[in-house]
Amino acid sequence: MENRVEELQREIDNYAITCTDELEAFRLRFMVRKGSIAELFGELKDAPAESRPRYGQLLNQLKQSADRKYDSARKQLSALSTGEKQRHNDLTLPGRKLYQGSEHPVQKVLGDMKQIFRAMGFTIATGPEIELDSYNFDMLNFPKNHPARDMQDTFFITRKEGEDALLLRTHTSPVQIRVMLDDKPPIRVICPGKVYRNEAISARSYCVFHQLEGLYIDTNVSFADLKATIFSFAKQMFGSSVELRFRPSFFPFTEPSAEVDVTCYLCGGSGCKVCKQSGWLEILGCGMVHPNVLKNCSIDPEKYSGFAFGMGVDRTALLRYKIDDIRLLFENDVRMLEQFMQ
Ligand code: 2NL
Repeated sequence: MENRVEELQREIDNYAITCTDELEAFRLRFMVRKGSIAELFGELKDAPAESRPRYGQLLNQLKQSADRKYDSARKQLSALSTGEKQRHNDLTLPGRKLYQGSEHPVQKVLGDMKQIFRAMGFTIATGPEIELDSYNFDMLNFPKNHPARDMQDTFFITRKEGEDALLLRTHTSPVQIRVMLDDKPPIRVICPGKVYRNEAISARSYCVFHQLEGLYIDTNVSFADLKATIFSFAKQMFGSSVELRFRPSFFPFTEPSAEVDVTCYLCGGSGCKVCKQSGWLEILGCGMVHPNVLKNCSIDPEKYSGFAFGMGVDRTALLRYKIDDIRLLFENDVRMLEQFMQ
């Protein structure tokens, strides 16, 4: 009897209870009416009368030690959030799905644009979205009374008489101003980023959108360099079969200035709803950097010349992915964004 009690005691002490299944197995082994301890209690009546009290005491101690072990293990298991614990042990449960994000359509288009210019030797510069009035307008040769400076077109943050106002940049050109102030020519940068305009919101225009501008300054830079750069970019971006046309235009910061169209890459130039039957899509504005802009940045216009260009990114994303409302790009609705997984 004593040996079997000792044996059971050892078994109880060494019994590992690490989950609810093991806890239940312990209970069935030691604590139920047909368990090992109850079995020994049943044998008490056959023991010699003088040993019975001692055996009874030993068996009671054994039973108490099993009860204590059971209670403490049960408490521990329920304290360790039982759900978690079971999940670790039930290998048949389905795994937890990891949410996989996707690249925003605007960032996909911007990524392609950046890659094309990177391969041509342009580096990428970024700058603040809250800008000085002087960097956003004055340095770029905007006259004091230019309509773009109006409250109706620009989001001003602070505007006090006699002070340089703070505003939300209306184009990424101030980043290029910062580059010209900081670096000496040769300069070859692109500046991608968000810009802000105080406009009526509609399916076609929104108060925030994305722009990519480029700037190239060196000795002997000509309009031919500008054309070659834009040609190469457009054919890589929109397809090698597109044709280009340069139309004369005007910007305060370039002279001469041009707007560039490509043959509609949706209909091939034959005319469709998107190109309004014209066969052409406008892709960017460009020109030779105005000598006043170079002077404002302490670059000698007698020694250096350069070209610059600027293009909208969102419209290309809308065309490429056949999205019919620009606002969808800014709502962050996952049902829309999930469609751009790959
Ligand atoms: C457009 C036209 C353009 C530029 C941006 C630029 C910047 C500096 C100096 C001169 Cl610092 N020019 N940028 C030049 C021509 C056109 O953007 O239609 N953008 C959407």
